[in-house]
Amino acid sequence: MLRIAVQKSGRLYEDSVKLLKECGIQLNNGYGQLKTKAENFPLEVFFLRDDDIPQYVFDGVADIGIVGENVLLEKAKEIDIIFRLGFGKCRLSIAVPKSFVYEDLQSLNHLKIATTYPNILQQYLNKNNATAEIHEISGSVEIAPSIGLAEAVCDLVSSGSTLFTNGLKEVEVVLASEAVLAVNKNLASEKTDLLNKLLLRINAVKTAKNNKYIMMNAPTHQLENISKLLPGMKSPTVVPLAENGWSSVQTVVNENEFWDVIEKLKQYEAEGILVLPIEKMIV
Ligand code: PRT
Ligand code: ZN
Repeated sequence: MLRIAVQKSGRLYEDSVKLLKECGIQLNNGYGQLKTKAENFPLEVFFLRDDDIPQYVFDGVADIGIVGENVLLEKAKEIDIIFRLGFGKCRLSIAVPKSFVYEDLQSLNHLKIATTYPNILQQYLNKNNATAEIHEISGSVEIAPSIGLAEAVCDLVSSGSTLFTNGLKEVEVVLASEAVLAVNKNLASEKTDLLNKLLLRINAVKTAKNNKYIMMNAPTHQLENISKLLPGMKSPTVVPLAENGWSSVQTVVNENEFWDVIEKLKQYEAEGILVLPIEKMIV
């Protein structure tokens, strides 16, 4: 049995549970439940506060965990990141009041930065030979400058609206973070086998999300151009149409290249282009 720790409630809860479900793992978890066993995979799920997950994985109480990289680095536990999951994206940034004249980190020398991330921030200051003073607090970081607790803050940012509404401007990105799958360093071999099975599924789900299946009709004299443009997983599937001189072409395109590819396909006289989502993709 593999044991996974996920956030009990909060920003990572839904995406974590959704990922397991997309991997075909059935959980019948009621909200607020502390642990559950999957019905169709040897997996036990522990629901915990995100701050506790690195310790549980380090101690081996859980074998793996889904947690923000920011939390993992702050707790500085000796555990490995095995997969970057692509959700829970945010950045840990330094921000100052809008009126503060900021040039670089040295502008904060001998001033106070309020944060709940003292370790990551200290490393960043050391790396940049900056001498700002860290003032550790446990929450509501964004109000620290307005109540005179500190001249600057270091906090997580996603849309930036919290900083904006508190009259702050972002001046340094200390860390770009996302949810990661973290793993205990001493997994028994039967657990490693289960983890590899889970990773195969996570990979299939994530790869599928980054790709689209496209189908189109194209004049046969353009097939060579189109095949060069669309390598697909091996090469595109080409099927002749009933109408002479035309073929149906089907392939997989990466999301990042998608619009460039579509523009070029139009230049190569492709018509009736259909785009379909892929549920799982095993390469
Ligand atoms: O109860 P528990 O301890 O488990 O949860 P928590 O309250 O400590 O964490 P939670 O659920 O808020 O966040 C869990 C993880 O989500 C974090 O560790 C990050 O990895 C990730 N994440 C992604 C964020 C954000 N985006 C985020 N925007 N975590 C927090 N925020 C907060 C930020 O602290 C600030 O208060 O949102 C505010 C800023 O948001 P914007 O959109 O206004 O910029
Ligand atoms: Zn927390």
